[in-house]
Amino acid sequence: MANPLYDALFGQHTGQSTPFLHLPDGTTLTHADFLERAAQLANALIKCGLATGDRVALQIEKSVDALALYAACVQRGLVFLPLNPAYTAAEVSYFVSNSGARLLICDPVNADALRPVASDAGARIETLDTAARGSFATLAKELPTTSETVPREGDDLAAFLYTSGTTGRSKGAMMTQTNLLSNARTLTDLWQFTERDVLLHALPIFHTHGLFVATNVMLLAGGAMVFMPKLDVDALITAMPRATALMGVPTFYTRLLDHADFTSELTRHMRLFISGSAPLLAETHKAFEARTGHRILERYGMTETNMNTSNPYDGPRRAGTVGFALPDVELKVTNPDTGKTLPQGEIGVIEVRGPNVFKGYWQMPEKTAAELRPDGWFITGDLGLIDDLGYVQIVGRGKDLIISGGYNIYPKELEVILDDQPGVLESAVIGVPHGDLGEAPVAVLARAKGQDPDPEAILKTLGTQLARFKCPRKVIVVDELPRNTMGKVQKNVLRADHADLFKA
Ligand code: MLC
Ligand code: AMP
Repeated sequence: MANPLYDALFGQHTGQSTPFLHLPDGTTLTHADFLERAAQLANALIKCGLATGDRVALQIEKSVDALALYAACVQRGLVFLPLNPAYTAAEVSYFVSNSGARLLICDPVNADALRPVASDAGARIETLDTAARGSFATLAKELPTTSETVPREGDDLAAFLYTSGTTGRSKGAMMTQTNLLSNARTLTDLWQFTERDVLLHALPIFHTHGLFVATNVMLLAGGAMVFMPKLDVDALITAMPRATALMGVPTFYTRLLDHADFTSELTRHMRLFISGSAPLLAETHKAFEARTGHRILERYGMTETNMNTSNPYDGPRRAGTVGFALPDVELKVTNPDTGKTLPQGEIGVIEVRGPNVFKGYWQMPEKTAAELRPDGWFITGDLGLIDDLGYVQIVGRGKDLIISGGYNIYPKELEVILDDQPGVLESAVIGVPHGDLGEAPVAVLARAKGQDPDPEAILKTLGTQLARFKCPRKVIVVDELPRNTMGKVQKNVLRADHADLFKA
């Protein structure tokens, strides 16, 4: 029996000495090298006592081994659960215990903080760093470089990605083999990736964009990636001559445009620039075209669905739109109250259906039922319309969500902590336009009668509990929060009041 995801992404390259990863030290790892390392790590996973279907949580910096562990999990039928290295021990604790992970692999520097986390959750802990050192690397060292490929079916789980909720705790989005493979196939065809492509890969690999869009597409196509630890615009510019394509969040493009060495000459040979995960301003799209002659291809997706829409490869890529539904994805805009489909041009909630749509939230049937209709339509929570040319435009979010540099920040997660701080009566966290990050979180605190909250101390407390990228870039203390006649806090008023906060 087959393992469709492994066979298509990895198995097809077994023994091939074609280039796969161009690394920062100037070396190149072939597909065969990569698969041998992945198999060795797969054998180490089995040595840890893991069985088919077990979850493996991974919190390490971007590295070859981090990616090889993804391949290893797929090969052995384990569920891959990558975590942002920026998460605090408190955040990791939730993910490990909620997922029931049997193994947590972390960086050696975090081992002391995470040992109690793993122990409380009943998980084994192993360490691994970017230079392939740590207890897990030791375990893998002498193991064979081939491993058994465990048979899987399309509906079997391949990965969990946690996505925060507007209320309550994060939810584990269950991705099946079919979810990942169908989307990778569709995107590879649509964007015409082949073995001749070299992708500049500077995104993190613990989210849909860097892992399932960028990596899966390149694996399927058989191309190579310039594998960079993180976004460094100088390094991106240096590597561009050897590349054919770039995928990034809008901040990649604004930072490139801010760089004097980013010229039309540098990009002349490039085949494709793709943007997603957050709105690309029409002005960025236009400035990019004016500078380089390339029209950025914007697409739209989310954790629960992978990619839903894309501007055309051949055909007009329209600024301010996310293009058309992918060939195997259905999309409609509905009335949020009635669920009825709205006529073209009217704004409503975007719903999608297709093989890309996830299986549900791990052990949260009510939350799954609230967003995934029995007939397969997923309610995205994004507000949009289909314009007169059939392009989808995203005009806002029905969900209270801030997207900062492509990372999601759920205000509620901050507000519950802020509300408990000394001198704070209540709080509202809003997203404010930010030139570099698109939006940045700002906390507005209403002081308790006669008291003066201390923003510095409050930010310090937040930093011990939440990843730093979620922490407000500014804290504003006010006497009271604006409310409507129903008593609801008017975040739109706060957003308007503070819209210019980060304007120069
Ligand atoms: C880093 N920081 C951020 C941040 N990234 N703050 C707010 N928003 C962000 N996105 C903070 C750090 O905590 C740190 O704070 C300081 O900024 C410097 O950190 P850095 O690592 O040097 O940051 P930088 O290199 O500038 O990173 C910015 C970035 C990066 C935009 C390049 O965030 C990034 O690669 N984002 C991509 C996210 C992504 O892949 N999203 C896809 C989700 S999938 P301090 O206080 O310590 O100094 C998805 C579905 C879909 O949405 O459709 O694709
Ligand atoms: P995540 O939960 O991290 O997967 O974030 C998904 C969300 O990012 C979507 O629901 C959208 O709100 C947003 N998003 C992704 N791509 C785009 C885009 N091209 N334009 C606007 N918003 C986007």
